[in-house]
Amino acid sequence: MSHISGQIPLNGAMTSPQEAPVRYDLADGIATITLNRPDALNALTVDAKEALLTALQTAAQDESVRCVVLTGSGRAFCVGQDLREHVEQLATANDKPLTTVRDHYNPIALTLATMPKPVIAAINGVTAGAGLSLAMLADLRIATASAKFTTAFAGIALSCDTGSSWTLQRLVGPTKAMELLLEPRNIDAAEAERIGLLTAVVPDDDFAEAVAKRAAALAAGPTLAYASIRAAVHNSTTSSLADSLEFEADKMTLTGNSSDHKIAVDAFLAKQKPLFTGR
Ligand code: T3D
Repeated sequence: MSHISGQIPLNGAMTSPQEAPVRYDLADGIATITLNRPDALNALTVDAKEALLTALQTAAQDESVRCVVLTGSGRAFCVGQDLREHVEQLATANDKPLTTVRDHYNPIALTLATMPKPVIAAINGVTAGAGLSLAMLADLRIATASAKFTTAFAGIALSCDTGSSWTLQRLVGPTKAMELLLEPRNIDAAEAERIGLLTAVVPDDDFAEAVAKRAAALAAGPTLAYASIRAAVHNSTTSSLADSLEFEADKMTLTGNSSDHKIAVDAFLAKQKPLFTGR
């Protein structure tokens, strides 16, 4: 069993894993990325966003990582932009106060959505603004029963970012998406599951075990097939049927030639459980 635990090095700064704004733990093919500013409900500062992007890029590029879990420490998953830092930056900004969207949120969103392995958002608590956007870019969203959710953006007179205009309407439909963006309110986990925002809601006491079980199953699965499914589903959201069929055919050729496909069909015929390699 391999296990690496710590923070992603950030500008050479020496911080202990406990103090780092983002923690990175790797064990048994699962990279767990933990937003780690619990006293600030894991609100995102520039340091936190830079560390998150580095962590996501590390997980994306490491072939030994076969599942990524994004979660938060303390009582929050993530409440989006740190508004204390934001106010300071507004006070000193020139005519372009929100450059962090292009500089940080956009690359974070693209890395999260396109990495060639499955991503679980383990939503341990309150989730708002760009925090909700991050969760919506994951493939599975597993939440504690006590979690609550708000888009938040319009509440502070902002538009919406980190892909939420793209993801939210695909998850809950355009009518509900417009309601939740124009009229932000706290919704509980039961409602979030009912409208299609969540994959599963788990009693708080069972949450860690439920996430671990699901992550372990994905990490032991056919990673190349998962990556291809991710890419195909995303591709089809903006493609014609004809283009989607072509894209699917390419991915079927790729996965049809993979080691895991041969392992799976051989195991099926031998009535055995396949042991996937991820390739
Ligand atoms: O350039 C750019 O920055 C653009 C990027 C924008 C991306 C975004 O994410 S915009 C959206 C930012 N997020 C919000 O607007 C959410 C604001 N927070 C809330 O609405 C509520 O706090 C929650 C619904 C998330 C949680 O409510 P509750 O009742 O559980 O907690 P609370 O009492 O409101 O908050 C607890 C503390 O956390 C409190 O501080 P205090 O009084 O104990 O010192 C509160 O100020 C602080 N807090 C909550 N959210 C943020 C925050 N501090 C900084 N930034 C926050 N986002």
